[in-house]
Amino acid sequence: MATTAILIIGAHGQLGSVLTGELQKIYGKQNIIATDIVPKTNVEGIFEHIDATDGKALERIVTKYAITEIYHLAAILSAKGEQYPLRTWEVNMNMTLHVFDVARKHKVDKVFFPSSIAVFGDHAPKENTPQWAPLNPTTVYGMSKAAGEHWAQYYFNTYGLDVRSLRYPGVVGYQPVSGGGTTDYAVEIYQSAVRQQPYTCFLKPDTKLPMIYMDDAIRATIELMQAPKENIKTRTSYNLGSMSFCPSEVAAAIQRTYPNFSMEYAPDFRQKISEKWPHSIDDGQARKDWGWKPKHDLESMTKLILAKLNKNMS
Ligand code: AKB
Repeated sequence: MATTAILIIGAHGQLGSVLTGELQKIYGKQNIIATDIVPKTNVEGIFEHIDATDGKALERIVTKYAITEIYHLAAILSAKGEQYPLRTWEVNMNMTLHVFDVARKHKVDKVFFPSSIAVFGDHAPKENTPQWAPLNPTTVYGMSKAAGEHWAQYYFNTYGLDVRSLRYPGVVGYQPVSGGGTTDYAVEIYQSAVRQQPYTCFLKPDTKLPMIYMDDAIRATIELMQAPKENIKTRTSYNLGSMSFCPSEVAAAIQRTYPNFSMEYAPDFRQKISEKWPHSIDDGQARKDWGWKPKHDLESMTKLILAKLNKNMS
């Protein structure tokens, strides 16, 4: 059987750090090549320090390790991207196109490209946003994801490159966020709660957004990548649904464990971004094609995150 050699780009990010560990468990540490623009911190196993906007550096790694699969997780996110719009477009698009083209050139078997609910905007229904709702992104991050989805489909149709993609909702876990996302409040709030500190939320109390627990997001990614090729019918990106909540609901869920937890609201520019995004997602296509089914809701996620953060603190 041919050896699997997996390249992870963005291994220090919120998703990348967890995915690296999970893929190491499945395929063995010797078969996972973790990379990031931030030099090695505590990644166990093989690590290469690269800037994925440098196509030549990327190609060197793909050749050096005879890479068979790439998970391209690096990107500048929605909120940070609005502070540096042109740079965000350049960085996000450069990386994505380098990844697709190096993968094509070196006949990489499979590529994972993360998209986002940020691809949707004004003309998509807010409730149960359908798989094929129009894409009218309002952030540069969303624009780069929508363009990336179309490039993914182009590389599949034109070159047969097996690119697979998910439109992630906000990913929530106990792991810290590296910053720059509009959904980051849902991670920071738990960290404040276990430190017994009040939290000031940058979104309004009733801002409902689609979210997913980290374990479900990682499982979805691996299940999509392991699904038989003929089951993958959507070559732009799959809607991925799980739960939806607003800041006041997550505060109430935390208060069931920490009755004294308090939250204030100081909405900033991120409010405007969030108001263009779906409230909930129709992921029927992912369920039908490769059997997607989330396991967690707000209550179960809250219990798990608070328990884990508490344990880490003590
Ligand atoms: C962000 O908030 O920018 C990301 C996303 C929803 O893609 N978490």
